[in-house]
Amino acid sequence: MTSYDLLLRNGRLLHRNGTIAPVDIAVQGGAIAEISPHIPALAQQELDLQGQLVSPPFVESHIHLDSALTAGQPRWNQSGTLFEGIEIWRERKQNLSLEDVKSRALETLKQQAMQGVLFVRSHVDVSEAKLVALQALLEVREAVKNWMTLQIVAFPQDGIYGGDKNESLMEEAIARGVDVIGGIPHYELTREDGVKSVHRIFEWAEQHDRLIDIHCDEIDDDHSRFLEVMTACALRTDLGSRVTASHTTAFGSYNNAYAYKLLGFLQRTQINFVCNPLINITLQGRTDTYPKRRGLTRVKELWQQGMNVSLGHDCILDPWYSLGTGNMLDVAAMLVHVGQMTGSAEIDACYNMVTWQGAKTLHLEEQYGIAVGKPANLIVLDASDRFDALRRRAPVRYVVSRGKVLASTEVPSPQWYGEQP
Ligand code: 17E
Ligand code: FE2
Repeated sequence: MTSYDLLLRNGRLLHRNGTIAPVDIAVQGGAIAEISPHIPALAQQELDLQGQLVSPPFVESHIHLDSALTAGQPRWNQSGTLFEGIEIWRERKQNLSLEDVKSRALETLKQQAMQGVLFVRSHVDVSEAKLVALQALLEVREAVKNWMTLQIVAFPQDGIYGGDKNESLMEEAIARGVDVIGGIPHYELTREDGVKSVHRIFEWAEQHDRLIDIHCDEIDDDHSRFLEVMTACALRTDLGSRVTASHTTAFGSYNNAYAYKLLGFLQRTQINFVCNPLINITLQGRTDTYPKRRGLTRVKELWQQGMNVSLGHDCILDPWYSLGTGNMLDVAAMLVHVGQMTGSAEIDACYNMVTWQGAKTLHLEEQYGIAVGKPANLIVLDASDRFDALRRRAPVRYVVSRGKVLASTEVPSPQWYGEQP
């Protein structure tokens, strides 16, 4: 009889369209060897999943690992704004060491993995003269590669043209092997510099064959219109699906006539959007009195138009957000509320934004998903379906990475001692 490395019995396999099928899954040599309702084989390790839900892993489309776990250092963000966060981080980043960044990033990645995240795109600030954070994250990417896929974005927090050396620091970061080129056009000193920065990023991406992920229009200013510049560059270069617009919160403040036109242009591209609902519901609207706006991009409309939207935590305990756990179901649940995505198909869509749609943003292509021949990366949720997983922030019972059980969590079992209701 065939003997496998690992056999998962009695799972219920979740498909992208929401259908669920009873399965056994066999793993051999780090890859999925067989999926069928019953596999009559032996294995070195067998797990009885007792009908729990088997899903592809969560994808964290947007986080800043270099600043994670620094909340309060050197001080708390009192105004709660993006801009005070940038000031605090500017102070903190003067005394980064390799060890400091690496230990915080590794701890964060471990927390994420234990909650079912096996693919992470992290921005790293490269507007710091010694590029300590960049070096640390490049080393971390290598150190975790047997259990976590980490993509690194060169992110010029202080603007590509905001300081004399910043442009050459970006070039140095590209030479050292970042996966993705970032930017922050709304924080460049002038609108012209912002436009120029977007063009520069597209040139670099073409020249060095990298993906693009730009912090774009992360402000409540309805005149912040760099998404249209990204759209034009995507149309003219044909890089569309390799491009991500992160945050785009100003899109939530544009007048409807302009937003309608822009949505039409966007549909001709295949740009990916990343929304960070936990962070932008707290950072945005800070200069409003009442009514106070929600600071999110138009997720529902983008999704309705068939654009690819995925989600990020953005921050875990840092100068911009003093909370956060790494749990992607928290992120999806916040979007359900703030984006008013409360219809049943909308709630299911929010689950897909932290799984399959994240994989699309990160260009994971063939390596993502549960099918014979693919790397055996999957999670087992104590949930009946997507809706149930999201509603209860279901615990991740098992995390399987590259064919090995990487982590497990006991499901809480509360006891009732009161009268029978
Ligand atoms: N930097 C930035 O420009 N925007 C953010 N949301 C964070 C850092 C977290
Ligand atoms: Fe960000």
